This record gives sequence, structure tokens and C-alpha cells, in this order.
Amino acid sequence: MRKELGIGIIILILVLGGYFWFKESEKTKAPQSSLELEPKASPEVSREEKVQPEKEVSQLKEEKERSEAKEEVSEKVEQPLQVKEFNIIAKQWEFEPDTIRVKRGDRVRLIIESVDVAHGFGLPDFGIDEYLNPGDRVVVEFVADKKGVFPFRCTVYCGVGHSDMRGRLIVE
Ligand SMILES: [Cu+2]
Repeated sequence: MRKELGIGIIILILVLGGYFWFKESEKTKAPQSSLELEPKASPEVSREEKVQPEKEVSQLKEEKERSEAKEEVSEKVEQPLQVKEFNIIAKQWEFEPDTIRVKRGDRVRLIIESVDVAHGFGLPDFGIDEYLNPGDRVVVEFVADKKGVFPFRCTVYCGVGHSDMRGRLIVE
């Protein structure tokens, strides 16, 4: 009976020991596995963190390029604000000067004055036709938005040479 009891106790100890050993190993395994997972997960996180700044840098680059492009565009838009001013004298039977040269995109301001009789200033390609009273300074402003040679002429009969009273606007 003692022998059997001893064997039973040994078996019980083995079984219990085995159970606790198994449980302990489970306990240690679990944290181990989580520890194993954490380093695995953390490089991924750090990779993402590394990627994100790269993304931000590339985004910043793109934004920089965009802003540079915007600056170029705004420069192009601002170009027409460059005013090129010309004083033109109208007299029998010519305009002085009779040739005006500007760049495409320039804002052109013509200050025209008749110094003798009434004349007109017609620049049909830009929709301009002004009556010039002698002694008055007439200001004409427009954007030279197209290239070409555009004739202007006197539009008010001013004498025998009226039809010769012409000039041209050259937009380069
Ligand atoms: Cu005329």
C-alpha cells in the first residue's frame, strides 16, 4: 500500500509539476512572444516614421516647386502692369512719334495732344478712337496683348493732308 501511495504521490508530483512547468512556460512564452512582436512592430513603426518625413520632404519640395511655378505665373500676370508711356503730338499732318514699339503684355499709356487743330486718334485693333481737342491731353491706356503691326491714324478731318496722318504700333 505504501509503495502504491508513494508511486501515486510521485505521479501526482510529476503531473502537478508538469502542469505548473507548462503554465510557467506559457507565462514566460507569452511575454516573450509579445517582446518578439514588439521589436518587429517597432521597426515597422519607425519605418513609417522614417517614410513620413521623406514624404513631408517630398511634399515640401512639391509645394516649393508649386510656389515657384506660382511665382512664375504671377510674374507673367504682373507683366502687363509694366506701363510704357509715350507722349504723342498730333499736328497737321502727322503724329510725333509715328512709330511706337512695345513688348507683348505691356500696358501702354499714350498721352496724346493736338497742338494745332482738332484731330482724332484711331487705333482700331485695340478699339481706340479718341477726339483730340487742340491743347487737351488725352490719355489712352490698353494692354498690348497681341503681337503685330497695328496702324493708327487721324479720325477727324483736319485738312488736305488728313489721310497721310498715320502711324503704327509695333508689338513685339
Ligand atoms: Cu485728321
